[in-house]
Amino acid sequence: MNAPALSDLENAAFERDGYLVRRGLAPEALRHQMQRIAGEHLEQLIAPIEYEIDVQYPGAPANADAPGARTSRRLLQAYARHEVFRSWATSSDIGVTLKALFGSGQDPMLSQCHHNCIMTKAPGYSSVTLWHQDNRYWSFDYENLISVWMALGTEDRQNGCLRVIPGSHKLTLDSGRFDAALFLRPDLPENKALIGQAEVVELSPGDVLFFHSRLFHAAGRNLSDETKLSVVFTYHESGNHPIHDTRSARFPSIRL
Ligand SMILES: O=C(O)CCC(=O)C(=O)O
Repeated sequence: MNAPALSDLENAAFERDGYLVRRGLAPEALRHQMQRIAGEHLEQLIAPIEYEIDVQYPGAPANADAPGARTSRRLLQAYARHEVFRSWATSSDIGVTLKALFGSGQDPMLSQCHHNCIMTKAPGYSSVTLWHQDNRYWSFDYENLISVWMALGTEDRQNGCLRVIPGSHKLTLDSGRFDAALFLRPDLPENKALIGQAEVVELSPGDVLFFHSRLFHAAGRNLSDETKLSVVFTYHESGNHPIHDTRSARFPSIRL
């Protein structure tokens, strides 16, 4: 794997917007392998899995007896699932890109506690993800992590691709702007104005979205007739430690 180095322009765009798409970064052969393994694990419902009923987002099945209750939302622990995911997560292309984006010279570390999954968005029973920052439940010395979202297939409006608010990683909002689960309250005029600035992030297979852990993002339901699969890992710098005894410190991080 040998992607071109990140340009100054790309680096500046990430700093300004809080996200950056590197088109076609995932090698085709590796992507196909990941697609095949993810498909098998999904077919056989290999644990650990987070189901749509676990997230309880709008549109999710209400309880274990409701239609669609066994719909997977995330195949968890992707790093431990298969060598193909480890190989992608620790590839030099990701390492070099992250080092440039973090910009401190420290080694990037893969957190096994957050994301570390294959997002599975199924037609029929998928739910809506409201506007949030990933940092809301993460505990590190600094709110400065980067997630790497790789599209195994096409991601577009119809199958519930991500939407982001450019520059929102720099905002600090009052607590009253959020609901109890720390989603932006969609009823507030000031939140409506912010959400009005959103951009849709459409991805082709193999495209990779890098986004800051403070960036506000959301996603819709999958209205297509195929399951959408995305491989997602999160990284912190070696000098940014998870806080002891929190969810962020359950498993050791992997140094790139
Ligand atoms: O695909 C989605 O529904 C978005 C998931 C998401 O934003 C997250 O897990 O933080």
